[in-house]
Amino acid sequence: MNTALRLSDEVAAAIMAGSPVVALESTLITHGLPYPTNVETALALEATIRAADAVPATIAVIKGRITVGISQQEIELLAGLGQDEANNGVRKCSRRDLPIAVGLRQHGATTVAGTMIVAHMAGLKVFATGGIGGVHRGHPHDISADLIELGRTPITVVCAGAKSILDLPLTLEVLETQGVPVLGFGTDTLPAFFSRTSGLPIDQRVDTPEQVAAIAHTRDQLGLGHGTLVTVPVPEADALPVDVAEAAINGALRLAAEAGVTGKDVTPFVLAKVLELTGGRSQTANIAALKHNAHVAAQIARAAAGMPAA
Ligand code: PSU
Ligand code: MN
Repeated sequence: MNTALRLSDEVAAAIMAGSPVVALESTLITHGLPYPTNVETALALEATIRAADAVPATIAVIKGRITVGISQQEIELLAGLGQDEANNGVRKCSRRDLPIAVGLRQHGATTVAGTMIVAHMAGLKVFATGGIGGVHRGHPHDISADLIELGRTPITVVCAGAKSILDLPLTLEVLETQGVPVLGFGTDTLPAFFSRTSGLPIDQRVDTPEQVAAIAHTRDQLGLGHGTLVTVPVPEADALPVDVAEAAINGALRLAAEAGVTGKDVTPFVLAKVLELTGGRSQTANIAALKHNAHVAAQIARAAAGMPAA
């Protein structure tokens, strides 16, 4: 057992009882949304999962302790610290960052990849997020570690697709190579985060949480070891018009190129610029997608635990 792993009492009790638990990431808190919207959103996601009769488990590294089910105080702590790693900020933790944050007793916010790893260590199965990382537009070798993690860790990740700051066709190619089934929850095409469709095909449409649970259960019975991606379109009322989203994304990508941003800083930089360039409109879509995904993930966790929808 991983001695660095700390579970909240609530999460530990739920795991022992076989109750539905939904993992949540923390990079969206520290690097995805501005303060104080980040704190409000993190707490709203937990409330959404509780309202669907499941237990939320927000995952982060607190002073080197990998924690499954951080407290409200810990959410506020991370949200207030900022991203400047050189000045006590929070480290964005993908797979390669986890041993650094833990070994050096740092605070860390887990990405989709980092959260999948920890959720799997804790025995969790379902994880809700907003958008996953992917292949960056114009940089086909900048492939998010999220895609590779989906190929090697058996967690069901519920998302709104990927933002079209990414190259979506190449992102699908990498997922195919990694052996990751891409399911469309109530849709025949890949959602593009701000908008309900990218027009690209998915591997299978599903319409119920039980179908997702059956596919994930079979994956585990066969010992295939890969993750499952469930893509859910953003609620219609909060979707961003495609032209508004595309204009902001193109502007943000140009600014990133001009500023010479590289590596793990690219995604947070581009997300912040998209927010600015849409005058905050992207945030409404972002939060609506996050809450809806949390609700869907709770239903999937209930189905996986053999319980009816709440
Ligand atoms: N996409 C979003 N919002 C986010 C992220 C991605 O729309 O907050 C975060 C997630 O934590 C994701 C990470 O795992 O960015 C991907 O970073 P990178 O592209 O550096 O792998
Ligand atoms: Mn990258």
